[in-house]
Amino acid sequence: MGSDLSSPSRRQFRTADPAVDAIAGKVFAGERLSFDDGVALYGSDDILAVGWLANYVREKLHGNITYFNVNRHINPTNVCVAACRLCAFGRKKDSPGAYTMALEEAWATAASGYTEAVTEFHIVGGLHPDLPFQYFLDLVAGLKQRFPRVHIKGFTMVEVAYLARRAKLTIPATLRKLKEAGVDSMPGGGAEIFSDRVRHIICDHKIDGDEWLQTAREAHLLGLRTNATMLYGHIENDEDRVDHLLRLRALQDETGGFQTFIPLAFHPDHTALDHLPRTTGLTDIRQIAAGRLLLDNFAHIKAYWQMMTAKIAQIALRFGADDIDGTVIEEKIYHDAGATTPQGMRRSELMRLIREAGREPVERDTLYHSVTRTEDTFTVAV
Ligand code: V47
Repeated sequence: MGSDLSSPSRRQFRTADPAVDAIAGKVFAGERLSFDDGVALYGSDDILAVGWLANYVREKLHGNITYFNVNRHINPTNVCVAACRLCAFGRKKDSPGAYTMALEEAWATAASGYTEAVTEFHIVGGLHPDLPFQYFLDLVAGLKQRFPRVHIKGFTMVEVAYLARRAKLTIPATLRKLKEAGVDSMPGGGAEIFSDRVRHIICDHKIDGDEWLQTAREAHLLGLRTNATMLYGHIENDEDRVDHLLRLRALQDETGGFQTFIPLAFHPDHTALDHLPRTTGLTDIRQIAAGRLLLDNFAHIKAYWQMMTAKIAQIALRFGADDIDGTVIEEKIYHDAGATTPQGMRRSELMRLIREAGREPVERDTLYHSVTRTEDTFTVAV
């Protein structure tokens, strides 16, 4: 054990793994973890000690609170030019199952399931070769006009970079137009794993890691908060995961624009990588814990229940996660890839899940302001 035995937490902590013990010394001293520490966290057999430390950090930041929100996903099109091996959602333009919503249809989709008074629309879709940029601007402006109180978290860095290229605009100009139309923040998708070696295999035609980070940087500079994800459980190794996390941490040092880190478990069904096994519960839990410990400048770590299953997400609330995402309503990307979770969950059920983990549920809006509800409306504390 390290030298400072005066803190009660330090005295409670026990591990037989010397590498984790050394990491604990840093965690208790508030010191930043290194690349090698990250690899050691992934390699340790003592998952309970790793989780204990992540939970220690999580409780220092958020106490017992667990955040959730009431949101609806809208996927305007699944037509995509990228053909990523990791994906089961995208379709070529004329292939069976391809769809593109007319604007009225997208707005009607937003309205269905609105009964729980959603505070967020989460909008992501494919890279459509023909849809003009104006379609996306009109989509967002139309949503804002119809649902002025709903926060629009829309379009990944990958979509923004593609829209910019097609519209012959710079990334900042594209982001500015989306923001003017009504985009309030951006989701964290498309980051996958930044390693070129892996990216070439799982999503060859997407922007590379540096371009993803640069697009996020530009968004942050314009005042758009974004999330960050990491897709794990395919062909990446522990070093790739740590490299990904430390590159996110470096950008966060620079901009402070990331809100939440969301590890995403690879779902292989109906993808070109369907020979790979699914992730296990311990792998899922470890991503949450490693994320919490390495991303010392991220406020929030999300255990996305749709992806992890509600049962594992509940356990993750004791391994570093302080957020469980939302009611979701109509998730498509994971369900096309074989997810067996329900496509949405009621608010009351999410709260039960959180309470049974011994945590206190707090409904938030997208920017983590708490939401107070009366019978049929809500107010946001800013
Ligand atoms: O970008 C695609 C991933 C992402 C598969 O920001 C797959 O709050 C697993 O980013 N198996 C979209 N993953 C989802 C996403 C997200 C989800 C929830 C909340 C937020 C947020 C963001 O899903 C894609 C890609 O990384 N993905 N296919 C698959 N077969």
